Amino acid sequence: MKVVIIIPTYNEKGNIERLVQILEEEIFPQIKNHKMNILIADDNSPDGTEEVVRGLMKKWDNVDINVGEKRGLGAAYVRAMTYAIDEMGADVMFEMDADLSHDPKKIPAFLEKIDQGYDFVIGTRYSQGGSIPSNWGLSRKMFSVFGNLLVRTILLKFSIHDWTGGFRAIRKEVFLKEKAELTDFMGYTFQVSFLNKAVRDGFKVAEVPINFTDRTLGKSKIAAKEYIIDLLKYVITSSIKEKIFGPFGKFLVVGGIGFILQAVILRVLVEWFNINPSISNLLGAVVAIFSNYNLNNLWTFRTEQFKGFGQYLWKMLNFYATSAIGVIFIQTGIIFLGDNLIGRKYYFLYFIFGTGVLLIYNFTVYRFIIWRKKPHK
Ligand SMILES: Nc1nc2c(ncn2[C@@H]2O[C@H](COP(=O)(O)OP(=O)(O)OP(=O)(O)O)[C@@H](O)[C@H]2O)c(=O)[nH]1
Ligand SMILES: [Mg+2]
Repeated sequence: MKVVIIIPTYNEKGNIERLVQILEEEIFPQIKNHKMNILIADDNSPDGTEEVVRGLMKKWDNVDINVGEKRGLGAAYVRAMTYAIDEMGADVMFEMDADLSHDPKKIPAFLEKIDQGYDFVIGTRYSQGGSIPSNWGLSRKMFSVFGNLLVRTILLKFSIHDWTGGFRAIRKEVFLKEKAELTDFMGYTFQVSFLNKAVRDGFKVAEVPINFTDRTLGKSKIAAKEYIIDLLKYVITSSIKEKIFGPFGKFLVVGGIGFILQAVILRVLVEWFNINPSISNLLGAVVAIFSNYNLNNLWTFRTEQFKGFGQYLWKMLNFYATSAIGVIFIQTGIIFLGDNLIGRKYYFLYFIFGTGVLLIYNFTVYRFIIWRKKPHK
């Protein structure tokens, strides 16, 4: 595969030559099964980074540069990834800082994960032996650790440990799929949103532990305050959107329709046809579950819709069975326990609580068993 290491630079004259040299002389010779290239994404750095890179391009013909206006790190990456795919024929792209904070020796470990079939490989400083610099001051450490913890908590995605890092290997398919949604993001927010969208779309993510070291030359470009606000805005709104307008919100709407159906059928059968309330309720439940199943299939979990009538029927059977288990053991069970352990006085509270737990159970079963996400490709 053709691999392009993309290195964004803004005033990195003092670092870029050293990094390119290490990559060319120490790292690339070890990698036999991929074609390795370097692309510097420079934003007209006033310190003359571009001239240094032009010199490096004379020495190594697998080095290229893409220059543009300075519009933040995210914009530089979107521009350079587009260039890497269109002009260089990249299959896989790396994100890597210019300031030697990212250890080039880790590149083979990222490629190993790509070879295993992963789509998006991230360097992690917060798990499996990864680390942040021990000489960072307490506030910088706290900022880094809590920033990531906050992102994981708000997005409710705990299996990924490092959301903000910028050492990554990404297949071109991921970028092409998400590109349209990635404009207008700045520094850390670009990193978080890119990864979040890849996870949402079912791309396979792997982590490689890295030991982040402090830059020794040049100045930091991260404007902490701006990025924190930008980042928080992004994670909070995307999380709310995902929870309300995503599958969970639709699942609640579908369940609400089912509940109304059941209630109407119950009343009509009892009041107009004088049928026994228990039987009427069961009949209502059968219709409500049928409606829930079909609406969830057509709308909530549309992307995982069933193909073929056989699978449709088999999954419907599963759906009826798991729904029954939920109502009998979870909802009714909680009412039964409350009634016997605490007393009848609060029976309606047990019902409300039981229904809340039931919702979580149902959604989990639907999402992870019945309409389980298919792996990408
Ligand atoms: N092209 C481009 N590169 C940028 C921009 N902002 C930052 N970079 C580059 O992105 C990489 C990461 O930026 P850094 O300033 O090192 O951010 P950081 O690693 O979080 O902060 P430090 O630990 O202080 O270095 C470096 O290679 C920068 O030169 C930008 O607006 N445009
Ligand atoms: Mg840095």
